[in-house]
Amino acid sequence: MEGFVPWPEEFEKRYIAEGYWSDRLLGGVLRGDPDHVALVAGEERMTYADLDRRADRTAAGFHRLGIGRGDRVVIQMPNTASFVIVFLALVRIGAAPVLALPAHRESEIGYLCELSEAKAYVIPEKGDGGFDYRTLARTVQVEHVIVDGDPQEFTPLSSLDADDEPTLERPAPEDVGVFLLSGGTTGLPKLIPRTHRDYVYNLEASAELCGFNADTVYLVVLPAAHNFALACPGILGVFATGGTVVLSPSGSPDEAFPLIEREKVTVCAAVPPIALLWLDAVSWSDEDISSLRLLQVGGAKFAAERAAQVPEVLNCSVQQVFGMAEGLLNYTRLDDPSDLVEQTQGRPLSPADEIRVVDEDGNDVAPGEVGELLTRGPYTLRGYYRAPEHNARSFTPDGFYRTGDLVRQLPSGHLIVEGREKDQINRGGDKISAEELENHLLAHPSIHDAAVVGMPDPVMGERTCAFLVIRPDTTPPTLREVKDFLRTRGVAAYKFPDRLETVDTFPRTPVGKIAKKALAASLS
Ligand code: J2J
Repeated sequence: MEGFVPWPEEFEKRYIAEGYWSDRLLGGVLRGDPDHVALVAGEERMTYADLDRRADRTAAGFHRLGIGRGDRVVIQMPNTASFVIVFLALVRIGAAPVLALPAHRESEIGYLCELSEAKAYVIPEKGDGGFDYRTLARTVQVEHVIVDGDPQEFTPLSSLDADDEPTLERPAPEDVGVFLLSGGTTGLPKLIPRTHRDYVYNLEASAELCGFNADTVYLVVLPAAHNFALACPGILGVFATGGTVVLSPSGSPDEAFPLIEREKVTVCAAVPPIALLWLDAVSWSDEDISSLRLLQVGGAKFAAERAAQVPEVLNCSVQQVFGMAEGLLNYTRLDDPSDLVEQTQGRPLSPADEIRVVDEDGNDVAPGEVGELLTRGPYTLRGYYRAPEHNARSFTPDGFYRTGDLVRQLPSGHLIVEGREKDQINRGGDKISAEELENHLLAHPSIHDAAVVGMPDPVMGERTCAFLVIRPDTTPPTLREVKDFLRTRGVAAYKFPDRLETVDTFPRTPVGKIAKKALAASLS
């Protein structure tokens, strides 16, 4: 596929020879007993046989529309059975889903459709707060808009799931199976191509590490489109090991706890703000959540003191996960001593993951010192999709991905995340590219210059503060006005600043860059 950077041949040979890569495809992950419940969504319960059939029929429906191997389809769906069916249908015919988040709006979706040259865009009719996705779809240039619900002028998803036809087209293991979204550090979002074989390895190795089996009942509270909930081990890891996936619309205890009680959920993946809510909610909720065995926490740093509370308060094990959609996953192990589980963000999943911790000149730091984490391995990308200039900066010449995370490694191999070098805000696990937000702010008529930084927050980890230099003879916009402005530009709401500060000029570094550290320090 043009725009995809493959692994060099020597690595390909090695990963196959050493058994990391197989010929198994993403479309073949449904490996449970045909009569076992695979998916629970609201009142709907589907066995492995049901889900397999629905996925096949929907695959045939996409194929009838002329969508097939090598095509891209942007999907923007909440945590519904339709997400799972559409995902499986597309990977079966070798059309790669581009996984947008439900919060994305015209700005992000328009760009994703354009960059991926998507043949179709799949949406629900309505979303949170009654948001009408069909309105968004009218702004997008794609051949087919497919709607789960009332389609208006578009194609109903139900019309795809019509006949039993064999799916003729199948992808190859080395094909791109799915595109994940990068958290982003630049003006425009980046797409992460994940091949069938690297993502299958990702989800199978994760499921093994986490001890998933047919008795696993996994609750999805993060967006299903997020790498963590999808494949670490996530929905796909459950399917590959024959367990049951339960979809929750959100991580709110009001929605999640009754599902845990009703379905006897055993495992869940959460970001720290959700884990904190749960720790708190136990004292006032009536639900019986004693079936829970394991809470995975990742996406942002989970404080050691909080991790230590999980077994006491929720009466289950905790696992820290330091992952990235680009690939590398670090997990604390289920049998790690409690100090490592509480104080570290885990160690790499695979024996074939290569890790370097380097200083500003790219030299390895002394063992135990803090530096930037570089990595390559059998499930870490070698380049973003169609982004040669950015790739030249994001990868070393020998193919290590520069994570932008500052870490220190213990003799056991476990990593502790100490900070970040990349220009990104991590707002409770939601990633915001400072440059992307600054570019939107600069389009405002009163804003002369903008610099976005993270500010510490006890629940979210960080919130977003935008420092603004206002144009002479204009009135500084209020936070409310800035949010309305960003909304009209079609920016996802999680990227909106939480606070504005106006300044006359920005402090500068010796090389003339905005001194963001000084700006952030001025907030405390
Ligand atoms: C500190 N920072 C963390 C952690 C991610 C599992 C879990 C998370 C993600 C994810 C994921 C962190 N402590 N425990 O895809 O499969 C920050 C780092 C990292 C970035 C990646 C998964 N866990 N982070 O969060 O692509 O800065 O993936 O580089 O959204 O989140 O973000 P993302």
